[in-house]
Amino acid sequence: MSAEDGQKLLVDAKAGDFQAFAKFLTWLERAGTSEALLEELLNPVKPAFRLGITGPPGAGKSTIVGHLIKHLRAQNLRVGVLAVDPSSPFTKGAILGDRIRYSEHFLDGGVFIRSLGTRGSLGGLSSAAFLMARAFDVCAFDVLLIETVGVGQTELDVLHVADKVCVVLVPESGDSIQAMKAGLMEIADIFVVNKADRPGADGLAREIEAAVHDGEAAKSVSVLKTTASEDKGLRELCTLMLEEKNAAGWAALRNDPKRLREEAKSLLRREWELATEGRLKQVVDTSSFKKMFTK
Ligand SMILES: Nc1nc2c(ncn2[C@@H]2O[C@H](COP(=O)(O)OP(=O)(O)O)[C@@H](O)[C@H]2O)c(=O)[nH]1
Ligand SMILES: [Mg+2]
Repeated sequence: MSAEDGQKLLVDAKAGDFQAFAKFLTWLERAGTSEALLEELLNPVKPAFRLGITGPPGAGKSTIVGHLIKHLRAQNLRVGVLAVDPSSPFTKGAILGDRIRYSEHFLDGGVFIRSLGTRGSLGGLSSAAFLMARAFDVCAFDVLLIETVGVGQTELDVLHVADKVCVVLVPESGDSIQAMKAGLMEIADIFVVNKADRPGADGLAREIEAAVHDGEAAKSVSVLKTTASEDKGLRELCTLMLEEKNAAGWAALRNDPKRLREEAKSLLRREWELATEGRLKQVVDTSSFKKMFTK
């Protein structure tokens, strides 16, 4: 598909055609962009507010996203979701689970959900993630929820794509907030202690609050308890998120040099990946290369 075809898809997507939007995202993911398209993607008139939702597997992120969609739709906001699928085969079941849980929203014209591959087995956002997120900016979405798996030292990429980050933790994970403090404090704007129906939630929330107080972070961090499976606390989370959305400043922070550098890096990596992909196929096909593996 050519850049002109991509441009045509975007025109239809902007007119509200979700099928064209889905194809456009696939095109962004698999093919290239053009200078003109980049120019358009990089200069949205009214960008969608991006909330990154991250945390360990099983913490309840998808359940939270499902309810957030509902609360946002109740306010007539157009919602996009980018769910990052780790490439590990062990998580395929969980991905299917996510699809089912999200699925009640599939027929709603105000919600668009898309899974996204990761960069590799270590996780981390694929190089197309920034571009795909930007596609939501120019297609009249109000909010983009970005679900990514894993809190750890390697999985902090979401910080650079999202405008605000919500970190979901659960009492039983046994993760000491202390151990993860440095990375978490840096990325979290909102801490959600989910599974508040289980023992230990109050303690964990207190521990986080203490850590937030101790931190030298200039930003304010909220701590919220939720029971996502019963839709408890999620209206509050939604309200908190909309307060962040309505506050000034986040759109300008997209031009923060650190974020722009990450985005530029991602674009360059993508160009490199696309350019080397064809070459790689040739190399792998050579008989000497095959011999190395069949010895
Ligand atoms: N007890 C309890 N279970 C929950 C809660 N929220 C989610 N779950 C369950 O935890 C499991 C994992 O949830 P999921 O949303 O897929 O987590 P994710 O991997 O972080 O996206 C599912 O079986 C949910 O039903 C909660 O607040 N309390
Ligand atoms: Mg999930």
